[in-house]
Amino acid sequence: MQLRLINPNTTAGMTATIGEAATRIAAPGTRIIATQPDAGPVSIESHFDEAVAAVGVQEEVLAGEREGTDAYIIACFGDPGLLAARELTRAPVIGIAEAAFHMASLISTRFSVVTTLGRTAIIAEHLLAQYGFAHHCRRVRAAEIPVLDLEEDGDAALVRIIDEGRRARDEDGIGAIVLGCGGMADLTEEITEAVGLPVVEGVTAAVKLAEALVGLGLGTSKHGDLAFPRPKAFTGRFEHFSGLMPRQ
Ligand code: 5HY
Repeated sequence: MQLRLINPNTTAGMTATIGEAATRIAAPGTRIIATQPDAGPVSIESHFDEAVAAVGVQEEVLAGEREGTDAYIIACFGDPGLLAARELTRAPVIGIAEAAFHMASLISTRFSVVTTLGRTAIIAEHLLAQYGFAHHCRRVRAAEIPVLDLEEDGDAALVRIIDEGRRARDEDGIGAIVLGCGGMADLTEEITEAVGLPVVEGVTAAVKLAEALVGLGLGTSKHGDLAFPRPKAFTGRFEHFSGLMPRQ
């Protein structure tokens, strides 16, 4: 199967980190295509960043449809543009936050999330409520590290994530920790070792869920709200969407 792994920010180093982590965990026969939009924020740390990145995600899915993609992963913990992306394809589209919440709820009754900046914690809290996992999650904690520190100052960032993970272990009454950023995809083993709790990382969780769905022959339903968008004209810089709408 061909799995298109979309890093919604435009930092090539982070796309590579995410791609390597996915390739390490993928089953034989699963081909990982790690991509990022041509245009957009170098990191996603706010609602505005998410809104702009969500358009890039759609363009990556439409590109994937031209290349016979079997499943898509949106590798940003805000799952930007997830439902819109599902409208564009029959293939499964999985957000790393949703994937991590599902996996964590299968191995623990309570988990906490450790994300990057406090200001993005609300985005994870909104997704927990939207996906129906709010009662499983004790806290969304922030290591207070800018996303690109994971690329540029990895060691210091790792120390802060481990410290916050240990606080969650000691204070939240949880059985597992969810890593709240795609850029943490290569840190799972070290954090598990240091904190001593099961650590669920979204990119690798999403790869396994995508393989399971494709293996079951299940894809995005085209009945109801995730049906293909009705073809229409788009204007200005979005004119290119006019001709791109997938055939029904
Ligand atoms: C992510 N931002 O996974 C989110 C993490 C966050 O650029 N990739 C990003 O802090 O919301």
